[in-house]
Formats: sequence, structure tokens, C-alpha cells
Amino acid sequence: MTVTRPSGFPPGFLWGAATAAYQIEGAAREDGRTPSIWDAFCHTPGRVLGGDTGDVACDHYHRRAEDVRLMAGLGLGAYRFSVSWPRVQPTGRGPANPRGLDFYRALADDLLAHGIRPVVTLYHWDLPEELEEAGGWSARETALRFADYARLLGEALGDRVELWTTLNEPWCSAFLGYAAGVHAPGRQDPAAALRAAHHLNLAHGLACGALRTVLPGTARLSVTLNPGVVRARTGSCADLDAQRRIDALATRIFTGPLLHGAYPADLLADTRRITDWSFVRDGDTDVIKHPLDALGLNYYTPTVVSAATDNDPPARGGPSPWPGAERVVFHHPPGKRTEMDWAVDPTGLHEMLMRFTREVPGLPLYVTENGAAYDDKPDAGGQVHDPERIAYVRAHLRAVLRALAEGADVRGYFLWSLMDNFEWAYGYSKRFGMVYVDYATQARIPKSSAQWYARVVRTGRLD
Ligand code: PNW
Repeated sequence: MTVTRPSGFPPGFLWGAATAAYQIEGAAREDGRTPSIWDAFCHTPGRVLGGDTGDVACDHYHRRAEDVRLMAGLGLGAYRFSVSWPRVQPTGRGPANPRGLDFYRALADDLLAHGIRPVVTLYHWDLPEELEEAGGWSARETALRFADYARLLGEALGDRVELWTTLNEPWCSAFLGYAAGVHAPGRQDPAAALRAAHHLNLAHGLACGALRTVLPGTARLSVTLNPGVVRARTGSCADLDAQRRIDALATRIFTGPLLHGAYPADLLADTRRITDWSFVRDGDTDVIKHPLDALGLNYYTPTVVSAATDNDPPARGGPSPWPGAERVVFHHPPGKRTEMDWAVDPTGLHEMLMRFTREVPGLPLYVTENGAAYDDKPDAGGQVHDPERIAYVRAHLRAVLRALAEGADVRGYFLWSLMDNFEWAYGYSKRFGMVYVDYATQARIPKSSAQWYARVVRTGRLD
């Protein structure tokens, strides 16, 4: 078999970097912002490593202009950021907080002034705490509130933003947040997690409807998923069944209704012990299957699974994020790892892109996150060298090129992340940035990967 490897990316390919509001903004109590579920989670002892919080984070709320100049210096064509819901609609309901909206208008204006396209994610996990107190994503009401919030954002930023993403990684929101409890709101209720997944899907569909009514015809709507690239450890029937179960819970629980208008029958059967799915009402799946203009895909590492045997000890480490698939064992594939202990395997990115090329032909794809955490430190001269990150990103960009050569319609790539930031339950202990952040001084130091990435962006070539 001949493998075509074009050395360049198509003209117009969007080169970007990504962040999320709670991970970088800080200013947690300023200008009318109220707590989100992540503020509450971080301020509960024992939840986040080192007791870290996003109270200050990268202080981006106050350093917006400097950070946009940094992006301009790297030559970025696009910047993917998220809006903090409790900053722009403090109670999660009712009128907007104008000072919150002003921040995002100013950010979009700064980006546009530097020729950087703003790509907005409406929800990157920071639900207003008031809505969590009313049931959070396990309550249907939250999906309705999300549609109102989307409309409000559409009205405020519609003249500045073309590419919109409703949700980031709803799998994490539903299953890390409501089943495993390792993310906010820290609940451990498998039935609530499955309800949350449905209400996130519904929220996406309702938000798309709301955005379509207020946005100009040029607006493009998308959602960002983190489809698991799930591999069976062996070809045995039992291992293939474990793979099928995890694929259903990781990916098809979202892509089923979002892209095809129905929940997969095997998922409903696998979870029947936990819920009867009566929270899915007539018409919901039609709302969820709103026509999309693009699909955002996040990729870090593949997953290898096998069926538990009688010799396998019961899973350790708290409740499973996989309701209905508790007897599945997760394996560490051999080879290189990042600081997250995630295997470096770019073939998974290629596989993911080809899966969606086959599954939704014609739908433009964006890699909305890809990157790696390494133990970066400034050297004696104050420089930060991160050759492993360069190798990681280069290898994954090669996988994108390979997918492009095989017909995938990949329109852009967003490196996670622009800068080191608050890595959720790991606090500040994991650094994903191409820009180093010295949290004591808030100094930004572009790592060698940033210089390397700037060259890729400028030339559209990898070497
Ligand atoms: C994604 N998992 O999070 C998020 O979109 C980012 O906010 C985050 O910083 C980045 O990836 C790096 O972690 C994930 O446990 C968090 O499978 C956890 C998982 C996956 C993605």
C-alpha cells in the first residue's frame, strides 16, 4: 500500500490554540461574576490536588490585551476560548451582566484587530452554582436555561464570531462530574450521569436553535466531543464486547442523537439496570439532531480495554465513570507517556478523523484540542525547552496530514493549550501550555514549542 504524505496543509487551514475560561481567567469574584460548580468544587477540601483553585489562575481577565499580543506574535490564525456562564449571566437565568459581556466583546475585538479569528465555546464546564443547586445537568431545566444563555451570547457576539461551539466534551461533564465525581459537581450517581448526558445533548440542540434565530447567516455551529479511541486488548469476543460498551458510553451516547437522531440500542440495553431512560421525551432527539456546520474533536490518547475476568480484582479508585460497564479493565499501552500518564499514540488521532470522515461524510472537522503535559521548567537562562511537546505535536500533525491525504475534511487544528493553566482536578501541577506561566509573577515565557509552532503556522509545513 502506498501512503501519500503531502508535506503541507491546505490553504486556509486554521491554525489556532485553545483555552477555557475557568482554567485561565481568574477574577473569580469580579465585575458581578458568581461562583460556578468549579469554584464550589475547588473550595471543597480534598477535591483538587494541592487545594488549588481557579480564583486567580493565569489572571487572563486582567491580562487579556497582553495575551492577545502574545498570540499575534505567534502568528495564530484563530483562538478558541470559552465564555464563563456565571460571568455573563450570574444566576444562570434572566438578564445578562453587561460587564461580563464587555470582557468577551473586548477580547473578540482585540483578536480581530490582530487578524485572529475568535472561536467561541459556550460551555467548558463552569455551570453557575445556582443551577447546580436546582439539579444541575441531571435536571432538564438546565438545558432550557442553556438555550437562553446561548441566545444572549449570540446577540452579544454574533457580529464578531463566526464559528460557535456549544459544549466542550460533554462526556467529561456528565461522567467525570456526575458518576465518578472527580470533576465538579463531584456527584457519584450513575443514573444522574446518564440523565446529565441526555440533558447536555438536549442543551446543545436547543442552543443551536436559539443561535440560528439570532445569528447572521454566516455563523457556523458546532459541538466539541472527545470521542474515545477505544481498542480491544485482544480479538476475543469478550474483549470486543468491552470495547463496544465503552465506545457506546464514551462516544455513541453523544454522536447517536447528535449526528443520527437516536440513542444506540446497545447503550440503552447496557444501562437498563441503572435507568429506564424515561427522561428522553418525544421529540427530544429531533431537537438534538440540529444540522451542524462543523464537528470539533479533541484527542489526547487512545484507550485499551479488556473484559474483566474472575482473576481481575474489582476496580479501585472510587466509582466508575462508565455506568453499566463496570466490569471492563483499562490498560496502559506500552511506550512513551506524558506527564498525565497518557500514552503518546498519534495513530489514534488519524483513526478518529477517519471514523468521522466515514460516519458523517461532508461535515467539516476541526481538531479543537490536542497537546501534552510535560514537566517544563525554566533553565538557568530563563528559557523553557520542551522538545517532547514539539515531538508530540509534530507526530499528531503528521497524523492529521495523513487523514487529509485520505480524504478527511480537516479544516483546522487548535493546540491545547496556549499557556499553562489550571488543569482541573490536577490543579496547577500539569503544564499543557506552549507558553510557560510563572504563577508567582504571572510572567509568560514562550517555550521552544511556541517558536516551533509559530514556524509551522507561518509556513504551513512541519519541517
Ligand atoms: C480536556 N479524561 O479535558 C479539556 O477539554 C481541557 O479543558 C483539559 O485541560 C484538557 O483536555 C487536558 O486534560 C479532559 O479523564 C480531562 O479522560 C479529562 C479527560 C479527558 C479530557
